[in-house]
Amino acid sequence: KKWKQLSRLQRSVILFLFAALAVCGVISYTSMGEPWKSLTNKSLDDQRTEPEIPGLKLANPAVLPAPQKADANLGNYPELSPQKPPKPPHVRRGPSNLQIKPPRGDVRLKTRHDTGRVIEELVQADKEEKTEKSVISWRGAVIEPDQSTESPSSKIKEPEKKPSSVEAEVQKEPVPINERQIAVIEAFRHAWKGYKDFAWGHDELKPLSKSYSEWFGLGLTLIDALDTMWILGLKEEFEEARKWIVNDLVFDKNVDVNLFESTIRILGGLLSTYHLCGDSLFLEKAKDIGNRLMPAFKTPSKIPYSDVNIGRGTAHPPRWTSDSTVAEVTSIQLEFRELSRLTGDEKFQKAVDEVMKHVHTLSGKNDGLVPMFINTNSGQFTHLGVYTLGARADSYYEYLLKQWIQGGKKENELLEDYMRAIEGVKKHLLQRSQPKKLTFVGELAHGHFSAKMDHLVCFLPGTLALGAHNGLPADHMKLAEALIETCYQMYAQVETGLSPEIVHFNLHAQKGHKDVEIKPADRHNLLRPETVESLFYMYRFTGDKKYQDWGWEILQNFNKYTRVPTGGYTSINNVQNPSNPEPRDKMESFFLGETLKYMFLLFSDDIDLINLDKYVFNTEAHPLPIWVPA
Ligand code: DMJ
Repeated sequence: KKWKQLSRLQRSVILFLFAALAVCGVISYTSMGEPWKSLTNKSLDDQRTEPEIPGLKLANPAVLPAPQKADANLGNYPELSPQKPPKPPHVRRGPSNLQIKPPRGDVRLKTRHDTGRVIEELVQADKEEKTEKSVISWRGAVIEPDQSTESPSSKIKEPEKKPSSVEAEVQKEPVPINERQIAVIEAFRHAWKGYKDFAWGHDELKPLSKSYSEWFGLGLTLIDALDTMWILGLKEEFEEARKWIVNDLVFDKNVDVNLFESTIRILGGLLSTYHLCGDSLFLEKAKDIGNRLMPAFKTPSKIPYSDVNIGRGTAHPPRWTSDSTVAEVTSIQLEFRELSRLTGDEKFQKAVDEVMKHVHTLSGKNDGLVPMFINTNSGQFTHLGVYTLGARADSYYEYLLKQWIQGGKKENELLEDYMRAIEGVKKHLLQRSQPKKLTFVGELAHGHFSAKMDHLVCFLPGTLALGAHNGLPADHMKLAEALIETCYQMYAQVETGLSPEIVHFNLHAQKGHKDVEIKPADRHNLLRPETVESLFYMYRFTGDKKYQDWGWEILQNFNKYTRVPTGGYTSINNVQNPSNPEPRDKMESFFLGETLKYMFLLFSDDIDLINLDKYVFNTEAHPLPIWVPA
């Protein structure tokens, strides 16, 4: 009745208002719906990418962003994690980390109580950063642009992907280094002096005869040590080494190199150095050696040959067999995958991923444990029935976990193989010694257990701890704790306090016998890193100072029995004879590449000094960035 009493104009106005209200309502409903929609989709995606390993529940929440959807397209390389820590209010450009720096606490306090000023300072710092783009930062110091190299012959004009942490590692507020770290620096300098004086540009120092040995003729020690110098803050030494690379490192040589060794030491060393310092010289060299190693994959089975002639572009197996070593063909993946990501060229990753996929499907495993050899023609395992976590198999297990971490924890087959293998270790290889009941990893040969353990196996506690840190079951950490104690005892129960290459554990208590027995052929020490490596992981993840103390003892014993007064350290023949450990006259490149680097990191309380949520170490201790979804 009332509606009819209204004039036409009044009715039109009311109708118009209703229509307008309805339109507004529809618009606001759709815009409010979007976030809900994306939230719902996100959680579905997350669920889809959960690892589907039966019985596996990730113990800890993931430390990294949710993994990407599995992407079959190899060309889609994930971006790096944003590795820049919050920038401190003042960008410190100046002395290296050898100087005493204010504690990090200052920065945190400021952020909490003085936010306004901090924002202003951040803006200012950002401006400064932009004006400084033309310099290469050197952990607190600066290398002028003209010092950086861009070889005219370089095919890589600009790296397709930026290095991860160039500025990040530099601009954070450094934690002051402590006395033990200074002792490591001193040890490094002493080792470097020997190398520089008697072996410069050659593969390895022979410190007693004051000469050198050649393996590939590629300055192996120098390249292996590059990122250690960077991490230790040894600017002068780094610069000298860099100059040698600019002027003297040539890969176009008629020389046979071992695919695995040159990948982990040379390719790995160059890639990690590139990431730490951002100098494209290192990426260019990495690409060069990477390309020259590719002929190794031209085999009937695509399982690579052990040796490549990097000048001629030919590859071959060892003279006496067409087999390759399982650890060797499955421990080159981190490096080749990263090379693909950096260059955008998928061929590197494709070649090594194919190896992993193939090994994943192979029969001949024993509850995830792999034999030591694989045939390059048939692609099948050979010499079946022998299982070890030591030589020839060791880093297969290490790289299963580390590739999974590198790729953002989404490649489930890798995790599956790793989890199975650890179950296999528990089932077949774990035993306890007498009298101290040390948990150790023995070997299995055709159903017979041997209480033999290589020092090489001491990588395992660190790897287990890394897995537990990344959400794998807590009992992996328990096992890591037990095993690192054993590895320490392999040093502590020996007369020089240095571990032999191989020990045999006593399974039965005998009067006057320790847990560890050493055979005459096994009593050498090559300055290997594995125990110190695991001590580093254990300290990072637990904060238990005993791990630092154990590492400190080991460093002192290296100094006591392996240090050569005229420069360098030497491997020794007899860890059981403190009055004559019988120096062997050789300093392995991994002493500088790995052992001293892990020592330095072990003694550090700075979790950002190679943050384990951002980097994954290759098996030669060269840190490579962890990829996260773009
Ligand atoms: C290094 O070259 C690597 O750590 C490799 O995985 C095993 N052998 C040496 C160190 O012992």
